[in-house]
Formats: sequence, structure tokens, C-alpha cells
Amino acid sequence: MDTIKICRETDALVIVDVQNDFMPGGALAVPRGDEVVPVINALAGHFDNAVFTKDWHPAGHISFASSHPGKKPFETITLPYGEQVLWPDHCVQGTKGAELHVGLSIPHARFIQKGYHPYTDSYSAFKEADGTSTGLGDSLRARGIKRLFFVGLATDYCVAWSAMDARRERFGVLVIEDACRAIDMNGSLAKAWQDMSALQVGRIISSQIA
Ligand code: VGL
Ligand code: ZN
Repeated sequence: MDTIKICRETDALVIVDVQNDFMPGGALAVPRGDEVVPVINALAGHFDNAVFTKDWHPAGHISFASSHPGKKPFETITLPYGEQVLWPDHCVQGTKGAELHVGLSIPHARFIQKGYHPYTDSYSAFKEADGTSTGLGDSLRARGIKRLFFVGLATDYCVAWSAMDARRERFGVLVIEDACRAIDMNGSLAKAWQDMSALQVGRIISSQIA
């Protein structure tokens, strides 16, 4: 397989939601989510530019099933901005579950928070569900970044939505498959790869990075 050479000036690693609640035993556990940690640590040395995202919800967030009487986790509802999957309470601001996995060691990364407005979810690191920009695209462009490599959780939600919005903002985008894990609910993972591929999101594995 082709080797991909990282440019330290114009490439960035985007590490999506590697937080305790998405780990096995967490509130919204992603199967084998913890396995991404050593893979991401090993990749980080190739990049001078790295950004973490944190899912960062207020208590009572609109994406929580518990905020909708009679609704259960993984059911969907329609909100003003479209369909919303209802999740178990997760990544509540200031809780242990919202902290990054303790094994991540990427001292040079900055971080951004998303999903902090009570009435709007944000799978994407670039745009909230109602279309509001998070400012991440502008801040990456201001630093001269042109290409983004995505890793983290979950492949089929926050990684995919972020990767697709990054393409819509005209970044080059690659998802490093073995540095991600999926929720994979009702075919969501296969659909996510299809949708990403349609937007020219590249799909690679970590051993291709040089
Ligand atoms: C995520 C569902 C709800 C994710 C975040 O990080 O993929 N999924 N909130
Ligand atoms: Zn969330």
C-alpha cells in the first residue's frame, strides 16, 4: 500500500472524542474504543499540528434520552435541525466521563469542545447540527493547515461527520481506520464509509504513515 508522507507544516492530526465515556465500561461505550489509544500515541510523533475534540455536553442536553420523557437511548426524534439520535447521558461537562483517556500522551495538542449548547448537538468538530460554525476550520486555515488526518471515536458519528465537514471546507481529508472504532448501529458504519467516500475522504491505515 502507498506510503503517505506527513508535511509538518501543512498537515494536522485531529483526535476526535477519545474520552472516558466512549471507552468500554463508559456511559456510551464504543466497542474496543480503548484500542485506539496506543495507535494514536504512536501516530502523534509524525505531526507538529494536533487538535483534540471533546464532546462537552451540559447536564440535561437535548441529545440525551433522559431529557425526553418516555424516550429510550438509541431511539430517534425530530428536532428543528433534523433527526436526532437519543443517547445515554454522556460527556457531561466537568465529569470524569468527559475527561480524555488517561493514556493519551500528546502534549502538543490544542483542544476544542463541541456540543455545549443545551439545545443543539454537534457530532462534527466544524459545524453544529444547526449549521453554526465552531471556528475550527478558520483556526486551522490561519495556521496554514491544508490536510487533516482523523482518528478517534466514533468512526460512524463524530469522526465521519467531522471528516465530511472538513471536506466541505475544502481540506484534504484522510481517516486512519485502525485508529478509530465505531458504534455501528443499524448499518451506520457502512453508511458512514459510503458517505465519506462520496465526498472524497481518503481511507488509510496507520502503517501507511511515514
Ligand atoms: C458521539 C454520539 C453522541 C461521538 C458523540 O463522539 O461519536 N456519538 N455523541
Ligand atoms: Zn455527544
